[in-house]
Amino acid sequence: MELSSAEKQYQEAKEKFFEIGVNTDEALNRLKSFQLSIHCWQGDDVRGFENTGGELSGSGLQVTGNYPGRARNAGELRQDLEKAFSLIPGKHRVNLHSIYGEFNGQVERTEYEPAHFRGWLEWAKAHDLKLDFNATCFAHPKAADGLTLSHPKKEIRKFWIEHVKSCRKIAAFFGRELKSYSIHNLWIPDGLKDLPSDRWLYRGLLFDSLEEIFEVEFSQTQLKDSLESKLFGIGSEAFVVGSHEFYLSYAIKKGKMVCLDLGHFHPTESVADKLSAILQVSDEILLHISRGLRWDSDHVVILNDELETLCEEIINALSPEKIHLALDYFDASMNRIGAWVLGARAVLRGLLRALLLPWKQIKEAELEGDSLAKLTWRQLAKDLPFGPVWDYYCLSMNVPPENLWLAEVKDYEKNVLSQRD
Ligand code: RNT
Ligand code: ZN
Repeated sequence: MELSSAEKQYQEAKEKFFEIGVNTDEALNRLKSFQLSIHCWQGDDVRGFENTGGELSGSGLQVTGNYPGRARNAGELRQDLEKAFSLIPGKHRVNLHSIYGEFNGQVERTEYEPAHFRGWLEWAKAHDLKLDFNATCFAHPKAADGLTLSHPKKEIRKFWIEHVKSCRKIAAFFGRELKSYSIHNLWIPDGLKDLPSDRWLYRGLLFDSLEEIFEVEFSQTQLKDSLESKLFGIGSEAFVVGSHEFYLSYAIKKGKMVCLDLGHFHPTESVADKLSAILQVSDEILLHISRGLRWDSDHVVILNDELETLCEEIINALSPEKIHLALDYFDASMNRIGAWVLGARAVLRGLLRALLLPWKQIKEAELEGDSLAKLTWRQLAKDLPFGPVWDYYCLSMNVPPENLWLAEVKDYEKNVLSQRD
């Protein structure tokens, strides 16, 4: 589609929205301000580049599928990310796990250092991208029994404490070098498969480990810490040490932020509902935008009701910039670049939809106690031409409109990915 014909359709759509008091130009301007942190680990099924044969099993994470063409090294992963970014409108961030360093041989996780991430840093600089970071407390023999920072054995805890400390240093290095904070998110698999006999023990140990980790302070302009809870995982069905209450209280007391993963709560619990609750007290929140499906928390994100509601809460926040948006899912059963693009575009589409709702009428109706009008305005808005607004945005940001990106992913699969096996 040409920009000129898209522009014409956009003008028509703009008038339709204008009739109900919605300014599409303003909405698109606001949409530009949202940044997503794109998770590197969808590109290779959470394998990383340690080459130690470390298994995901025992970590509570499971990746299923065997789609051809996964990235096998940092060069391929960066090339794939570049392709994905060329299909996602806007300027975004990259979220790295520590196992994606370029190690040149085997390096113990306690020995990870900024030098192993020079390649990523230079690439980020060249593409004007910011980097976020994650310690990797899984897929390692010392995490094989599903316990790390809360392990009853001191030497195991020590190992993981040292690993996380080294990762926070790397994140701060990114923050300094790229002149933008880097968020270091900590998720650990710790938990028990069956009836815990001493919850106090593990939570006490995790608390002590965190205290040791956070002894080292960094400026918030370089590093922001977040802590990610989970309700249960595979192999930790009965008990998760780092539960929501654990991290929320810890974060509030210590001035850290919590990371809310959409797949880490009870299926009927709404993460959207939590934002306005937590942000009354906490300064910032990290979101792992994912899609839970029955027991699995990591399906590729699509624009469903849950995401729509989340986006509404984000755009209505008093300070939306305090809500950091990251993607988190891994699906090895489809084209991995497509999985990134589909999820990232779903979030941006969700934000745009939310920005285009007739909030004035909806909110007034609510304050007047007119429930019928409140619901009707929402329904009516569904008939307005969203597609032309979105496509115009994509084209004006130099990425393909909605009906064309899939073909580009298929081309890339044919020309690049299929050569990898
Ligand atoms: C696991 C957490 C965590 C991971 C990544 C790979 O349940 O969601 O965020 O997905 O660290
Ligand atoms: Zn997550």
